[in-house]
Amino acid sequence: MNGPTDRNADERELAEFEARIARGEKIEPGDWMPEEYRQQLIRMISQHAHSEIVGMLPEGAWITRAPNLRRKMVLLAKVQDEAGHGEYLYHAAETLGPTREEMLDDLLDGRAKYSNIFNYPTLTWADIGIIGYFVDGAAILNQTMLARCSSYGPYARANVRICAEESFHMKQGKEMVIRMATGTAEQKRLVQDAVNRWWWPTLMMFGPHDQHSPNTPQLVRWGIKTRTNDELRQTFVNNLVPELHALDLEIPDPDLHYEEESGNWIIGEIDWDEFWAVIHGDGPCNEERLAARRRAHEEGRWVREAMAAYAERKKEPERA
Ligand code: FAQ
Repeated sequence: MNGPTDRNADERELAEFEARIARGEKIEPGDWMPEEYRQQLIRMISQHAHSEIVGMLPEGAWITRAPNLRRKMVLLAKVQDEAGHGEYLYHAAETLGPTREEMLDDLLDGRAKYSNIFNYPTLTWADIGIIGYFVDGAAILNQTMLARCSSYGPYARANVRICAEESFHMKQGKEMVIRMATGTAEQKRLVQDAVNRWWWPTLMMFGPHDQHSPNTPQLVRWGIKTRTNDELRQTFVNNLVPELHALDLEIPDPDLHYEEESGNWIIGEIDWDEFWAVIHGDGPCNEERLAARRRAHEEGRWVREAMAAYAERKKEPERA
């Protein structure tokens, strides 16, 4: 049981920890941190890592079907970058205690969450453009905040590199959408259909409304995130709506309107029942995505075992 002296020491450490965050200092591995801070970071960084790894699947399915060599090379590079992002993020999470194996078990056993957006199917080539434009665009907005401001050093630094790469992902997607929207009637039809299917799930990526977001207050208090889910979603909508209008693409929201006083584009209500169902495992592709990750994990087992055996061998003294 903690006595009054222990409690005073804990309070002093917490006050010093919060003062460091207020001064804009980064918290580094090994520094004192409250247990809730550590748990919040493990939750958020591991979910982010899983999202990158599962996020390779919807686009990966189109590598063999890219319409030309340039597009195939770009898509290959993008999907490979996403694997790299998963790597940096699992490393960042490992600095807080959990092992890679434990985090992957949580994902493969269905205990961990990953972004809602990767549970939707990629039905046409236009979806690949829209993923780059919308999904990477949403991810960049969120992760630029994390790169600039997140109080945990390894996570902030991982996001610096991730954002640099994702800005290339976003630009290639936007270029594809512009070309298709200004191309043949069939291309325009395909890209409009992709906008219709991806608009709402992309807006859900920012998470529930602030009043239904249990984690935001603690994350904001400790400088892990500095803008709320609704604030980021609004910025995203304000940026995107004029661009889609300029391309003569329709937005599938009859309630969308411009509000003079705030300067915001106001959206209609998001289907939160769909959001909660998808993040709790009941979306269109959840089963397929986890089955693909489990298969990849099994198929990679011999590589992991061979690497572990090689590392053991290297520890043995040189044979004469
Ligand atoms: N999907 O209290 P909040 C990418 C959960 S990377 C699934 O508001 P928080 C790159 C949330 O976990 C995309 N679950 O949570 C790429 C919580 O449940 P829990 C991923 C969601 O943490 C592009 C519950 O709802 N990015 O796209 C989602 O304050 C293209 C209550 O929510 C990151 O992970 C969701 N969308 O805010 C790859 C960035 N939203 O854990 C391939 C870092 C909420 O208590 C191709 N993460 N939930 O059981 C964050 O910024 C935050 O964690 C949020 C959620 C904003 C995702």
